[in-house]
Amino acid sequence: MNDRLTDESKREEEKLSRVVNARLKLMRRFKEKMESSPAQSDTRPLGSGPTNHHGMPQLPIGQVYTKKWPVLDLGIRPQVSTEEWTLTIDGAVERGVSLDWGEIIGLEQTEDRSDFHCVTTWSKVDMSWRGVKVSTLLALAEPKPEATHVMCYAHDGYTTNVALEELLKDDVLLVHTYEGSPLTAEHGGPARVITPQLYAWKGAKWIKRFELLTEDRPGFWEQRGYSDTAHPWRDDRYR
Ligand SMILES: Nc1nc2c(c(=O)[nH]1)N[C@H]1C(S)=C(S)[C@@H](COP(=O)(O)O)O[C@H]1N2
Ligand SMILES: [Mo]
Repeated sequence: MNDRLTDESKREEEKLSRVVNARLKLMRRFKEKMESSPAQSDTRPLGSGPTNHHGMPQLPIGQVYTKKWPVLDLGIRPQVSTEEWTLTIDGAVERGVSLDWGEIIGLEQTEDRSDFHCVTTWSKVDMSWRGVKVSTLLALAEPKPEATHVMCYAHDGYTTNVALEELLKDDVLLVHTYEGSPLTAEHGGPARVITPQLYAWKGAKWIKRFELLTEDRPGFWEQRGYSDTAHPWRDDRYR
């Protein structure tokens, strides 16, 4: 291996550990705050503001609005073209499938507006999406009756685990279009998952594979203390 490559991968590793350390620090701070002010650890949403299109108060506890759309990931941004793009669905399914870009675009397309809640406390609301329901994709592979969870794999090495019933919700989409334009690479283009009813880390950018599981298994952040279930309206951030 030449020196340049070694240096590069060392730099990538350092960048990754900076990202991970910063987020673990935030988790510790959150836990300390919860312990020192028990009222805030009430699991019900506190108070009620104006309602959004889900009929819910505008923002979950601990979240603040952002107008801009921040980019949050591990710092590794793979460039995936639509020509080389494929999505594999395997594991506890009746038949494993692999779909290319043309096949995805050929499926029924859905438009939706939904909110985006990052565990680092920013929320962006009323985002407009176009894509394919993840339930449509999973149905093609026919999940076995014993399948309970899904591990999502992305091109940057990221993984995240989601309960099957959460992925089957109507607003969980594989999106390729945001506000009428192709989803940019920094936000996970050509296609990513969105999970509007869960914290946004459950939506894998640069998705490449769904593996159906018969028991829950932690993904990248979940192995580091993040919640398996991740419900923003229950302040369900960390384990
Ligand atoms: N592949 C991949 N997907 C990912 C992440 C990542 O690091 N890699 N980060 C997650 C987190 S923590 C958030 S908040 C959202 C951020 O999406 P955005 O960068 O488009 O705002 O992507 C999620 N999906
Ligand atoms: Mo996040």
